[in-house]
Amino acid sequence: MLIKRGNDIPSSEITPEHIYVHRRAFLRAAAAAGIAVALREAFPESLRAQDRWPQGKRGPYDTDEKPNTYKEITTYNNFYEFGTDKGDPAKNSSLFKTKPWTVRIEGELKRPATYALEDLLKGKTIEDRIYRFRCVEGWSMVIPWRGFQLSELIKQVEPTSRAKYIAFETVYRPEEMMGQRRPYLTWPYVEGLRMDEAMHPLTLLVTGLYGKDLPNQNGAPLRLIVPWKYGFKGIKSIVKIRFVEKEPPTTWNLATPDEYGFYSNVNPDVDHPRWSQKTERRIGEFLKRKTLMFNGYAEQVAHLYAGMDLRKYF
Ligand SMILES: Nc1nc2c(c(=O)[nH]1)N[C@H]1C(S)=C(S)[C@@H](COP(=O)(O)O)O[C@H]1N2
Ligand SMILES: [Mo]
Repeated sequence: MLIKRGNDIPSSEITPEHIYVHRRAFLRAAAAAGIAVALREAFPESLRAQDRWPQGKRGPYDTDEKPNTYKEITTYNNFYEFGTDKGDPAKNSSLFKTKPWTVRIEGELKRPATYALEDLLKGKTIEDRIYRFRCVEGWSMVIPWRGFQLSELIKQVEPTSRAKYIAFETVYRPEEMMGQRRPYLTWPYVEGLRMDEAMHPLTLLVTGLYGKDLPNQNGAPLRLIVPWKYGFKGIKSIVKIRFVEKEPPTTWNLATPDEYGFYSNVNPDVDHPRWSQKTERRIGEFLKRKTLMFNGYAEQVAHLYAGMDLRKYF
């Protein structure tokens, strides 16, 4: 190694004291600016929204449990249209176009129509609600959704007395959704609810999370959330809503009927054929929690199933 001795240093390399001080201040300022840029990149607006999120229960439908982080909610997803790994939807959905967006409402109702999403949202009471979310695979999260009660839309479009169920359909766009080019499931993804479940005040059509528009991987621009049911009932990127007389087909039931029923109510006493449903792992936690009947919403929804054999109607 070459060691420069004091008298070897050319004068051009010796920094006069006053310039040195200025340079130090400049470097400090540059470093501060650099950190600000780096922070903005590492913590985009959406993450700062999480920091501003007021803690605790605010409305009557909120859980007081601590929400999962924005990052957890948006990087650990199930959205098979974009691949089957939990990280795939965040990676593969960036080119998915959600503007413009229309929703067709048809079947047993007075005025079937196709709505631009903006028109569908007009006049709706948009709320933020912190719900527990339980995936059928045995993990759970707490998610601050933004949306409106599905009941508001149903009342507006006036279904006929023959409408006993409501069916939902995800967009079919294999050119943008690489998963739809593979037979993971039958496409498009479809789901359904009984009319009283759809009318329940807990049932939401969701447009956002953490107070911001839904990211593509979470089902932009419009998805369903039924907090007392397993996560797969929460169909994403909805383009069609149909009022029907008979129980509609549902994607996971079509795929594996003995594993996934129509109702899919969270129930620790009814095991999945391949695993127990008694416990769940909250994403971000190590120890498992006990799964609660109807995902903790029994007081609000148990009456919907009074007299039903929940082993048969799982
Ligand atoms: N269209 C569509 N909707 C879907 C799915 C899907 O693969 N495609 N996965 C479901 C499953 S299994 C779960 S657990 C939730 C996941 O929602 P999240 O990624 O916002 O947590 O979306 C549900 N909705
Ligand atoms: Mo799921």
